[in-house]
Amino acid sequence: MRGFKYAAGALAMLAGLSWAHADTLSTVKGQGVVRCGVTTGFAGFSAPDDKGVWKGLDVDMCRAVAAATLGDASKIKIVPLSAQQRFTALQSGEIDVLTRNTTVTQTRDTALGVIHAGVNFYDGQGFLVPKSLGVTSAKQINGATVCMQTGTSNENTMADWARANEVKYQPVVIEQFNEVVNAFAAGRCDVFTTDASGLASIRISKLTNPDDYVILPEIISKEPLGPFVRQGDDTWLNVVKWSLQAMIGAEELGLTAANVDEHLLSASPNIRRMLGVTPGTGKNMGLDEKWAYNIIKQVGNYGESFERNVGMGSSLQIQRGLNAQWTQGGLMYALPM
Ligand SMILES: N[C@@H](CCC(=O)N[C@@H](CS)C(=O)NCC(=O)O)C(=O)O
Repeated sequence: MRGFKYAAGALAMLAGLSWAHADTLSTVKGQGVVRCGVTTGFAGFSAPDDKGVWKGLDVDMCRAVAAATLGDASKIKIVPLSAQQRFTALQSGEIDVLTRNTTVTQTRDTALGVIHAGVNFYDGQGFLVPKSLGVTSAKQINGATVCMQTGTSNENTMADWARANEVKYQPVVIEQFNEVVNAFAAGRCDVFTTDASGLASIRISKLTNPDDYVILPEIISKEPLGPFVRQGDDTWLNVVKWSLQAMIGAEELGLTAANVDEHLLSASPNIRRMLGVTPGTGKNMGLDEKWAYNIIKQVGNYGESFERNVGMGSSLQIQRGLNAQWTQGGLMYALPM
């Protein structure tokens, strides 16, 4: 399965597909919209609200890129993708950026013709079980059937962990997200394994009685999730990378959607550079000098996006944890601008 996926990626590159879009920034400016690959609907990260408007931490990443490149965070085209479809969509040029809870791995960054542009959520793989199963630790799931989605890093991580811990399990691997969730809800598997954020989202937004389910304490891997672009397009890589850095840096500097206008008068050299009052950062990337200002004004800083989409202000209620600023014991450390 793994070999097939990578062979398919190599084939797409051989066909010249990944080189056909070497200047994505010009493409985006020409089409007037940023096309973002997201999930098919995974609350907190990328899912339509009751009015059909796509919301989430990953949608905000997409909106930030649109604000930076086009001056308008609403100029996005959402392309829902299963885990299996996502890299082909990026390689072939169907999307401009993949903003879809995708784990950064060495293989993905090298062999697939794609490359990550940062980390917007530090996660780890975990387990969701019905309370009726009566287990309190992952070590007790010996003999269980385990649901997971095709084309995710979760398949291999599960296999590695089970081997190392001498746990036997029966995998139930399904491509479509809704189908795998339905299989779990219907009891066709005992355990659901994916990123812990995914489990929190499934529990709250997909299961009829969330209180009947529990996330086990073990986190069995590192899942640094972030946006990806095609290899060989450094200008665009920089745009996406620094759009994320601007959100993280804005939080560090205390800039919010509500107060950013006041800060245009700031004497701080860092703030003046970030907001384009001192010109340079925009020109360096082929963008308007207000690129970061537009992100902060229209999307907000990283902490604002985190809180409203997945944090304590959301139904998911995920703690900042590793995603706190480095000054607060987390890993969010904005690169100097
Ligand atoms: N981070 C892992 C897993 C990401 C993933 O695709 N998770 C599933 C299960 S929560 C998902 O988001 N599915 C949503 C969909 O296919 O629409 C990876 O990059 O492989």
